Amino acid sequence: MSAYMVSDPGGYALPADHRRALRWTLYLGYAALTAGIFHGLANALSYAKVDIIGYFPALKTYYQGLTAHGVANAIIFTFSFGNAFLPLMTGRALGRPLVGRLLWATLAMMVLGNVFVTYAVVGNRASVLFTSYAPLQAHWTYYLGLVLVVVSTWLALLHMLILLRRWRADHRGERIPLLAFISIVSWVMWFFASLPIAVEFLVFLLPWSLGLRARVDPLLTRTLFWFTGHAIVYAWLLPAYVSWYALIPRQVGGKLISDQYARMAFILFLLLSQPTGLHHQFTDPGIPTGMKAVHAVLTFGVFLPSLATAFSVMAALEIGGRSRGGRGLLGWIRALPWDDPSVTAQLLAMLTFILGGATGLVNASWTMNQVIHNTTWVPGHFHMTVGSAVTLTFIGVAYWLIPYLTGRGLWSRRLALASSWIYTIGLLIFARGMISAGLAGMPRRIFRAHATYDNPAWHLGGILTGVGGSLMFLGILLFFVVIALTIVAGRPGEGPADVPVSQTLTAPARTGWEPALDRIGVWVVVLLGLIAIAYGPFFATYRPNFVSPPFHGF
Ligand code: HAS
Ligand code: CU
Repeated sequence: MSAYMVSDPGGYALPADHRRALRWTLYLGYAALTAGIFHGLANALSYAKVDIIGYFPALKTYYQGLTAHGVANAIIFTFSFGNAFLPLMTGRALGRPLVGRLLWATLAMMVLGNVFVTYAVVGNRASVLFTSYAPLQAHWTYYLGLVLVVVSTWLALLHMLILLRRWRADHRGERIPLLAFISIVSWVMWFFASLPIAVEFLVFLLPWSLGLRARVDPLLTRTLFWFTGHAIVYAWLLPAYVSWYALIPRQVGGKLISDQYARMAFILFLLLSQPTGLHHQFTDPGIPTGMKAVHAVLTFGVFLPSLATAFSVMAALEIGGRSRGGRGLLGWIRALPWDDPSVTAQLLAMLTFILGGATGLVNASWTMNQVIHNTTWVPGHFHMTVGSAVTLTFIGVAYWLIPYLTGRGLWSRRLALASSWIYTIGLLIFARGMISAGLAGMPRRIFRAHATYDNPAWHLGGILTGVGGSLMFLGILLFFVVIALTIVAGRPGEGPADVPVSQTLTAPARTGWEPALDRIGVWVVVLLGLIAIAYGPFFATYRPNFVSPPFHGF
């Protein structure tokens, strides 16, 4: 079987200063993950009618806690990881030294953003939930802080583009190594996706929170939010896919079946992540039905690159399992290295994501969306996507990346394995609870422990949510213990020497149509065309009604 190295620049030296910057960017993310799960626990238990919120010293309301949970776990954790992981993967794949100043600038921008956001949320000045819906108004520091977090992602992209330009200067006519290509495309997608929310915050919400604007238009700001807000979920997912496509095959002893197929999946994400945002607004009045239908169809389109990923990753795993002696139709699954915590966390991420994807298709189906919208079904769905595919993958990557960056061996493989299993079992129980109670109409975003209304049909689902959420909490706490002890007490000199970069079965073609896949600029033009079709009519015809004064949820 011929094999082609996705990238092998022949050893990759990472200076101590760069390691430090990358480490702290990641620590910020993993600290946000751990901080955020405390209110996750309170929220899950509230669905089981157990109120522990009184035990949280700084917490004044349920919505303050829910905002903290969403912002810390879905935004700070995910973007910190991407900001460290993607530039490192790009540098490694291109065999180029990273730019120390940009690493530190990215981190500084994240830290600054965090200081503002933490000030706003911990001080109960921003109980607007992670969707930042107007007319709920936050303190200006909340919007400014999130803008700075977004700017940090732009810096990380700039970093990768500089590395690419330098590499291209002495590799004229060569194909971009796959690992670099998919890392860069991930953040190019996010760059364009982040522009509408930048407009929403800088033009509307920030001036409004500073008193420079009296009123806002809730529908306009919601639409700008979801213009970014659907694509943001792929900004969380794609770094995980980078690991599944380009690292996991190597970690299980397999190979990626097709280079061009992987590139096509990422290009489809670049093109289709954005023109689909209205599937979060099927029930919003004031948006033409025809536009919603266009977005519904395109949402089925953006489902495809994930299906393609399932096929591709499964094939790579099968090659790995068979090369490790697995036989028969399914015997290769058992032969996978389940004793490797990094692999196991990511295999569990993939398995739960099958359910996350299936529930996404229900959400996207307009008529079914009427049944589940604003019920606990939706958090059931997104904990099986961002809460599993993404979180467990970033956990699995930590199990080799933190040892790689610190040079210290993983503190306890057994505890690391236990963490992922406990988390996954908890997640499945939790999601079963949320999904079933959601089908019976249990609303999301309610403090059920104190709600004055109830329905016996929510009883079992509520209890399962509380039990599963508690196990998830325990799983992440164990992860935190493993990583913290790896950093301070892992055996020096036992970290891996290199990033586990995979091979593909065939080399990328140098002639024919395939090299056109690497022309990211051309794909961006196609993206802008699709956006014009999907959002043009709305923004061209919508007349804003600046009617709403601020409301404060605190
Ligand atoms: Fe979603 C709502 C539709 C994916 C996150 N979604 C949300 C919200 C969040 C979220 C946070 O159409 C709530 C936002 C809010 O607060 O209101 N979603 C979809 C669709 C997909 C999808 C069609 N969502 C995601 C991902 C997320 C995420 C990914 C985070 C990372 N979602 C919706 C819709 C709504 C929504 C509506 C609005 C609902 C409403 O009414 O409010 C698709 O992209 C999913 C595609 C996934 C697949 C699965 C592929 C499986 C793979 C694993 C393979 C397994 C292997 C295992 C290889 C097709 C790749 C082998 C292992 C062995 C051991 C053998
Ligand atoms: Cu969406």
